[in-house]
Amino acid sequence: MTNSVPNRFTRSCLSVLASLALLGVSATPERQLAAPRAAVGLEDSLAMPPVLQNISRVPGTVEVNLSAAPARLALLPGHVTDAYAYNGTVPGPTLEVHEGDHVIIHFHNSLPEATTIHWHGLHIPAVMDGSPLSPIGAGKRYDYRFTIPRGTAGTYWYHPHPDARTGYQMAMGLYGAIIVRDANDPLPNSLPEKLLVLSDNRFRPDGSLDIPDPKSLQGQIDRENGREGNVLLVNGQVMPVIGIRSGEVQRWRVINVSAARIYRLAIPGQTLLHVGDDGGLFERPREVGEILLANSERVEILVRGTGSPGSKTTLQTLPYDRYDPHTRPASWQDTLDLLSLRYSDASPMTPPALPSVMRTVAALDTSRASARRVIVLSQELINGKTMDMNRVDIRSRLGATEIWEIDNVVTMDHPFHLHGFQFQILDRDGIPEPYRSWKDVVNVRKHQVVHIVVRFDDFPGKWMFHCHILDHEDHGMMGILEVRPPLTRRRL
Ligand SMILES: [Cu+2]
Repeated sequence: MTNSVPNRFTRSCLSVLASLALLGVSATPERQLAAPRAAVGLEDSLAMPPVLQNISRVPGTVEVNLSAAPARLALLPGHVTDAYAYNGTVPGPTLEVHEGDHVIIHFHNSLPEATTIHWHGLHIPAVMDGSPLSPIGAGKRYDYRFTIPRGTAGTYWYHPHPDARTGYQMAMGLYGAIIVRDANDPLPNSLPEKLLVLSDNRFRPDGSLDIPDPKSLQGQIDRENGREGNVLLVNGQVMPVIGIRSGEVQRWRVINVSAARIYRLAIPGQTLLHVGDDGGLFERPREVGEILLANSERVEILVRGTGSPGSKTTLQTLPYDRYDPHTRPASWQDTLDLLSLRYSDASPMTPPALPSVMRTVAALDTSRASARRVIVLSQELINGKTMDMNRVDIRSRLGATEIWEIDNVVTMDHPFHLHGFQFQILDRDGIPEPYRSWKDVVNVRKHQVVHIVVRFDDFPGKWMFHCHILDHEDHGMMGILEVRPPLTRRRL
């Protein structure tokens, strides 16, 4: 297994970063307003993004201020990069809430262009979803208000979703994590918890962001593949270190905020306990050797310190071919390092007891499905059409359970995301999904057919469904679902 890094430029940065990491210095933004929380562990250089400060004193209410603004940040050491940032940091601050909380976000758009904030994966009213239908103009303010439903504890994230500009604004630095906590979390509180926001970005040698002219050759390749970066970042840092003690078990929440890169996560020589997906914990942990994490997906994993004191290993992303053969980059077969996991010299501790059952994930009742729909994914098109903000593509009723067949008819993967509603995957190419979980995105592989079941239990309105490769989404690979209130009987 090779330990290659993306390119020459990254290699030169890595040596600088490795030195900084040893000194405990991280590639944090220049204008960071809140200090990052130091992660647990003697040798940790991985910094957690700051947590949004709750300014409400009302129990059960989380009220925060959030701005999006241009910023000049040290995204790479030795360079200052013109970027966009939420509250001055990349990643933006983490929104931490509990199930049942009333959330108020006082948002100020200080960007020179319109934006929105989409609360990816949250089950909230359509008008609060931050879809392209609800832009917030340059200089404008908007209060997002919603309640976190019970039973939705998990890892989510937020990002801009303006019409045709999502890829640009996210490449500039706009994304942040959301953690929804359960007051009675089934996993032990004693597990050290880490948040890993995985991103990549492409920089020029002077440290500026490399976002090519769409008409250039690279621009056209990006439009096909989705823009991939030459630098891989975890919480904005290149190859940070997580310290672990032999025998310890850590809980990692991992989010893929990359525009197009799919991660195939593995730690050589050990297995992982996969305990949760987009919409929270499973019923039972799953022992796995690797995890595929497509764009916008999240996983929760338990990392067990099976190594010996003083040893080290690496979280890697293994080769994964999501590409059309004509535009597949030569580097696709490289194994890339994401972070270093270093064991302390302390003697092994007794591993904590872990529950064999975490919660109940009730199956949606497919026998009640009132509609079966076919969604055909081709390059930049859904059901042969490009996005039209004034068109409704699918009309459903509140309370309906539906089965959607998502049919990828082309030679590259498309991660399919539905706003507002968590669904369950029934099968992929006829093979039943081996475990049940709540999902809001599913990676539909080349020429694959996936069946999902979804129930529109609340929140009428217009909802987006789209490919989460941002270049595809921005070029119209999106449609609109309208969930309408139930028919009411006319009074006689
Ligand atoms: Cu796509």
